[in-house]
Amino acid sequence: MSDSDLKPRVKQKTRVQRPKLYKVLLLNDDYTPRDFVVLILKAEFRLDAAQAEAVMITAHQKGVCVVSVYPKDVAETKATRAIDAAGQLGYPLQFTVEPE
Ligand code: TYC
Repeated sequence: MSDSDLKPRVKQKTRVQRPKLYKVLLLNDDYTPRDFVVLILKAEFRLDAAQAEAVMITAHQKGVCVVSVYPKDVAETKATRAIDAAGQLGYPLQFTVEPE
C-alpha cells in the first residue's frame, strides 16, 4: 500500500460562502393608489395576493414594511424596476434597499 492510499488524518474544513442578503423596504406615501402598490408587489416581487395586501397595509399604517430579502444585485434591480414602473404613471412610490 502506498502513502497516497492512506486517509488524511486532518479533515479539511469546508467553508460555504453565503451571499449577504439585503432587505427591500416599501415606503408609504399619500398619493400612490393602494391597488397599484399591491399590483407592483405581485408583479415585481412575486408576492401572492394575501402577502401583497398585508405588506401594502403595513407600509400604509406604519410608514414602511419589509417586502423581501435578496442578494444585493437582485434587491437593487427589483427596487429600481418597481420605482420606474410607478414613476411612469406619475406615482411617487419609493423602495429602498439596506443590508439585512
Ligand atoms: N397611502 C397610500 C394611499 O392612501 C397607499 C400606499 C400604501 C402607498 C403603501 C404606498 O407603500 C405604500 N393611497
